Amino acid sequence: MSTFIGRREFFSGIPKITYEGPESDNPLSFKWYDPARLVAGKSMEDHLRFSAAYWHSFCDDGSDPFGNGTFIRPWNVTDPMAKAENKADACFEFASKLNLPFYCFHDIDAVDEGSSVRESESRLRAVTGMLKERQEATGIRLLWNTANLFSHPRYMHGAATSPDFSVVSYAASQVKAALESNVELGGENFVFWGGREGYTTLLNTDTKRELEHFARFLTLARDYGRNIGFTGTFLVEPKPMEPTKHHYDFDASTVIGFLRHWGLDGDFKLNIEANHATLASHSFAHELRIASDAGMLGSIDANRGDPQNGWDTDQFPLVLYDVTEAMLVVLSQGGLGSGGLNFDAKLRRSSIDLEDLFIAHIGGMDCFALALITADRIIREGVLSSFVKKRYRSFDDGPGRRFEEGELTLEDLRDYAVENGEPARFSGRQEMLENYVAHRCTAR
Ligand code: XLS
Ligand code: NI
Ligand code: NI
Repeated sequence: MSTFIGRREFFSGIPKITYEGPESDNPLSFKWYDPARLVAGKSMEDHLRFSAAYWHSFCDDGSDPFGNGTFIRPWNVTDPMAKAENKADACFEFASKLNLPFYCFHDIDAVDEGSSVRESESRLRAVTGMLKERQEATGIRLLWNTANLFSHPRYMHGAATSPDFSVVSYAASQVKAALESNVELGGENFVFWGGREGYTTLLNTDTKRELEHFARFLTLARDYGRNIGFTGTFLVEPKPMEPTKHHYDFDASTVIGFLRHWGLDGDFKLNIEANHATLASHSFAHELRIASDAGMLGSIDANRGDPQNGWDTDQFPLVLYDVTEAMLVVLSQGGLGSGGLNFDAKLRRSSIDLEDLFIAHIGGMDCFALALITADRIIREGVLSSFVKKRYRSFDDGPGRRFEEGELTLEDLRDYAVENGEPARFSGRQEMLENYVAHRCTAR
């Protein structure tokens, strides 16, 4: 991939980032991410499918609920179309310098919303053309796009689950336009993150009706997408709360049950975000495992929460042990297919230099690359898999197997218990297994 410079160069002081290996002290180099390196028969680039997130890297101004923006970004100009073109140039220069093969965006990240449905539609069409030109010039592809159905005040009571039909239809107009943009750009997935799909109090909410509307809305989107030629995967991104008190897409199990109930599981998979998992009191690996077990792990929003803070801090991933556990799930299911690793992560508001954006991504990419190498070694050594296999061996033959095959009744189980007496006890060996994984995270 050659370095792309658009109409304007925004990161002129920063060269293309290359692999220099673990001994390098250069903060602007990869220590582990070596795109062409083969791991388990596939290049790192094809395993990891890294993606830049437009909203954090090119739209965020560093503001928080207590303070104004701190970032001054050279692409921010007043005219909305000029700003959109600047951001497109910034995104593609950034991704090509970092060797990120994908990007993701919300409709209103790419270009400010217009003052009517028609104006928003025509702006998105125009910016889609700009993005397409840049995709063709660089080979960088669209991992997914989505409609932002949570920022505008009209969505304060919900979008697809708003109690007001005029809001539901406004949301539909955004999804329709975003799907058209996706098809034009050859997007591999389309995401729904229901930031306002939930409630702040049960006292004013008809939860049953809202969930029915939610399913109807996703079904209409699915049907329209398929009709206009979207062949990729629809993804729902679970999150338990924030901004609402309760999100309907609480966690992987909840979303899987919902999609199956409404017959959407053939077209939809899950986009699992590390920090959303921890907000739901799960580990990142737990959410991945539950989605993978259901055959519905589609893609990943790579980030990290703060263990002391309860909110979605969206920090860049750096904790090797946790990311290795995550990559164990990904490798065990044979990869992410059309999904990827999208850096839904942001700089701290005091990290105001453009260089900080590069350094943050380098850290996350190196962490996932090293986790991939580590997880591959763990899988090849087979210590965990043979331990787990052995742990369930009582189901491999005899009555345990007949139980699994549905041949035994509850009375049969009772008779077995009588005959067998008190079960022998055995150790789960958790510390031994944890030590083994920790050791693999340090041993090269
Ligand atoms: C917010 C979500 C959001 C989605 C896309 O917490 O992570 O960024 O990924 O709407
Ligand atoms: Ni996300
Ligand atoms: Ni998030």
